[in-house]
Amino acid sequence: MIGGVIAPGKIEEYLKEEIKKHGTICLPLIDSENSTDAASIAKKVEQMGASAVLVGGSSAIDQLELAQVVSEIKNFVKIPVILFPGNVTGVSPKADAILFSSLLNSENPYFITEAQALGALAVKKYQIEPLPTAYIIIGEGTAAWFVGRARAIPFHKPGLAVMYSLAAQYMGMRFVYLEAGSGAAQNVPPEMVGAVRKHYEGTLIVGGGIRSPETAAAIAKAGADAMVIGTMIEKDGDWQTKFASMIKAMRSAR
Ligand code: 1GP
Repeated sequence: MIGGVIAPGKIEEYLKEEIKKHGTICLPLIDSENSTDAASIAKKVEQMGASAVLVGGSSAIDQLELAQVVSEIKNFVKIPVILFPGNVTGVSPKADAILFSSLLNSENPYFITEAQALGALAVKKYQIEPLPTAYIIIGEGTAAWFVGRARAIPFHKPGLAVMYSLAAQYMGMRFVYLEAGSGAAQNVPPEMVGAVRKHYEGTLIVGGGIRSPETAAAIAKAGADAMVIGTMIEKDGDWQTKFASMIKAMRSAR
């Protein structure tokens, strides 16, 4: 604590440095329940330039499996492992940090403050760095939207995303995550990212349905600091060439 203000921790400082260095960084998401070989995927994305690995998902409930996946990844990679919890079950020891998120546009207070209260002491006990994050769901029909009981912001209403993001900033949240949902048919539109960027001064994360280098470039150009790529790297087959071009595209866009 510095003069009553909670200072960013070392993972947050590291992410800021990465953003300074690369413009837009990639945070691949490994779903602890869907990935057959999490550690080797983590190693591959690290080699290709990912700045950190997110582990979690909106419907992940198996805590033993999550703990095992986190520790396997930790043994394999040097980049930080950041938890991306969908519930209190997403808090796990051995991770470096956690997107300590409030689902701001949920209709259920459980996802705005209650799960956070239930999980906070575990975060402290495990000494995981909390990254204060406003999680904002855009568009309907995904697991995150359904499980989180989100009153989703329509894709064509960037002004609503701006309102929530600015409110997040005024509430002291240093990260905003605009989420279209895993496997979303439509990604967060670059126009919405650009509108939020004009007002929100913290770290802007965008994810959900990003599957091509062109989309990654457009979202980066619009002002995203970080991009989450999940579904693409869970699939078997040759995702690596495409993933490498996505990182290249996001880095050269800004
Ligand atoms: C989901 O934003 C992430 O929470 C990643 O989405 O799986 O569609 O890449 P995808």
